[in-house]
Amino acid sequence: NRISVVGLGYIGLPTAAVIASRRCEVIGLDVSPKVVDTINRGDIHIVEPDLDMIVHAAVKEGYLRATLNPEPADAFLIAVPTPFKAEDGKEHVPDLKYIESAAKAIAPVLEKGNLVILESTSPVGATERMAEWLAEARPDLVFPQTGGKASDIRIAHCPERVLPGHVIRELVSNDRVIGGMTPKCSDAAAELYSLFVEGECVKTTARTAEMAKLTENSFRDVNIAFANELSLICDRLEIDVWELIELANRHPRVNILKPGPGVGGHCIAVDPWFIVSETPEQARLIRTAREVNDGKPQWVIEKVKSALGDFLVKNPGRTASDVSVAVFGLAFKPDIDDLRESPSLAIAEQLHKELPQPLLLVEPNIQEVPGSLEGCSLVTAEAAIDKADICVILVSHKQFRGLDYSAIAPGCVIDVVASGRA
Ligand code: SAJ
Repeated sequence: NRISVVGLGYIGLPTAAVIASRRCEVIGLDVSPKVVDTINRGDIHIVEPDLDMIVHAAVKEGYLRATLNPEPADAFLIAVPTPFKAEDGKEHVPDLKYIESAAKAIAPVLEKGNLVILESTSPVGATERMAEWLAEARPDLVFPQTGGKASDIRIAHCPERVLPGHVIRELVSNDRVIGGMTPKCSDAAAELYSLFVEGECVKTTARTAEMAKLTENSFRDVNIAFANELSLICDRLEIDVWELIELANRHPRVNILKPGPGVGGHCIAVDPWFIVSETPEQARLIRTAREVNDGKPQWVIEKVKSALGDFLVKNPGRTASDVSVAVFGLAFKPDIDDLRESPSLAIAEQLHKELPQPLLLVEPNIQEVPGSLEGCSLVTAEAAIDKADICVILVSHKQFRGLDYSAIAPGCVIDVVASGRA
């Protein structure tokens, strides 16, 4: 069994490494020479616990190698990004260009009997679209969409569902949705996943599998939006939202998530739009949830500015240019170092633009000040509390529990995530 994993990013590389650790020959295909060289040295270019060891061992033992050039294989697993783009006056249209180029890259090396699996989170219909791109490039082969005839190539959508930070464990233990274009395609894909998945492989159609993945992340987005909306309501009504949620969650059928600075990461803030852009009339709740979550960073910025205003009123000798603001947490969620698509980073960037005094940054998971916050300084939590007039806590990193803010004036600690309670 020779398996080609196309796209060696946050999903492709761990998947390639886990399959290789089952002693299968895995060829990783990527467009970046730097990524290919790094992996072939046995190193990794992304941060994920335990991944380095597994890649290192797989490369050393000869089960995993990376390349820039497509090679024949029994199965192709496509794990490339699916961002959105603006088009025809619509802001959030799914962009399938990476799937298209992956399909066009592997088409020339496809052989009768091959299996092609799309793992990238995709709008409904993307797997069929991918199958068309493949068929256009290879008129000599029969694809599943060609009704009636037994197909030469099997095609399925099997969305990844792993949680960043727990990828290796979840890749193996999570159940998998296997969406074949035909039942035979599902059977072939399920057989491949049985190589390394210990969870159940549940078969369905490609379209249902696409929608299932979008539904999972939209469900979470809508639930986080509910918590975020409650935080705005409680702020208006002068009620502690954290106490409120704790009380409501004592009901046996209520389980409210946590409010925060907004929703970050590469999935939950993106995937719901794939539903909204296809069915805008029906997906009203899903769209509103996105808007509520996307609005939260601005709300936090207004809170900081109003605390700053109050501080200046109470301290007539001070001016805005000598008030020091400390931001606790830049990552997109607790206890990771990933700043991409982080609402906390966006808040810090906006504050940095608007406030005269450079920010004090507390982010125990990074070593360097991000380029967009040049001029700000990275300090310890204790140093920040010592120097700052206003503290804004945006992520409940474990290091932030139990910090003593008693040196900060009343009303000048804006704890968006109730870091003390976490
Ligand atoms: N967040 C809150 N309040 C909460 C929970 C999360 O504000 O109560 C925020 C986080 O701080 C973060 C964002 O939501 O900014 C997303 O974090 P997350 O931990 O909910 O999810 P991700 O983006 O790391 O991973 C999600 C997972 N999907 C679900 O849990 C339904 C993961 O299983 C998916 O594989 C992944 O998206 C993906 O790749 O699609």
